[in-house]
Amino acid sequence: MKSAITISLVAQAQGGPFVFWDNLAAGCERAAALGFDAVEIFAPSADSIDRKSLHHLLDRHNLEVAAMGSGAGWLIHRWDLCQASEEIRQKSRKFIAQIIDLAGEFSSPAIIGSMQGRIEGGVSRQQALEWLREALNDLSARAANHGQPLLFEPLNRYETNAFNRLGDTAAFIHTLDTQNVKILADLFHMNIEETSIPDALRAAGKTIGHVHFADSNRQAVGYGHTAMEPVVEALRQLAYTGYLSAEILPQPDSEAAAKQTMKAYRRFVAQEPAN
Ligand code: LER
Ligand code: MN
Repeated sequence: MKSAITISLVAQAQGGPFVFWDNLAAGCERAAALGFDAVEIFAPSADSIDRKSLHHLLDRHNLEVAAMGSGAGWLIHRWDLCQASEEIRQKSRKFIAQIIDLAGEFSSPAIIGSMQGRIEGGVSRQQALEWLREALNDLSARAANHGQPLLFEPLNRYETNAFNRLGDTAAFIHTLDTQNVKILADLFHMNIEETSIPDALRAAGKTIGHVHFADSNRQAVGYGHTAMEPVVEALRQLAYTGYLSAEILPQPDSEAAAKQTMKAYRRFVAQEPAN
């Protein structure tokens, strides 16, 4: 398992669960200095990223990109894949497609979390899932062209009524025409929605493609009350080799949250003595 830390470049995400903010160069510098393998980037749009300078930063700091989020489509524009308006669903698909291409250029997957939307406004669940199915079939083929999976993330009930639990998500993605959609297991959402985080991970098995590494209160692991040892043990049993990416609140501040995450990663995963 590899370590990653989040960098948000989205002004509208203020107060959200991202460790470093507004400055890719400074975020990459701190991530590398603290020993992270990778950064996960939350950008306002694909074309907001200066690709050449990001390649340069990653090379200089020997970092990978763990994943790129697409949630700014929702946060900034209020677009998502389940809206009644065909025009907005198409805009959502285009926005995500561009993030997939950007992520692909950095050998990383894109994430669909908030862009799954909410089933509302008189749209039936069956209809919404049909739209979601079409979009995921199409977008995951695009990700496959980059040799990447597409990550789909169940969210807690206060953020979506589409997919809240790993089991329902796994059942849904098995109905797709593709095996290239993988689940993003966010331990914060799972703490709210699952009966047992380790059991849910074990049941989802090989469909897990990425993990958001957060404690019960969405702070750095160790600052809440999730029993992390059995969670990491479940991932080990699945032979999970992907990222544990800290999508957490920058509390008490970014530096302390990042340091605590690395301490927890070393304790639970790398099993090095904490210092
Ligand atoms: C996105 O990864 C996520 O977990 C949502 O809660 C939006 O922040
Ligand atoms: Mn998440």
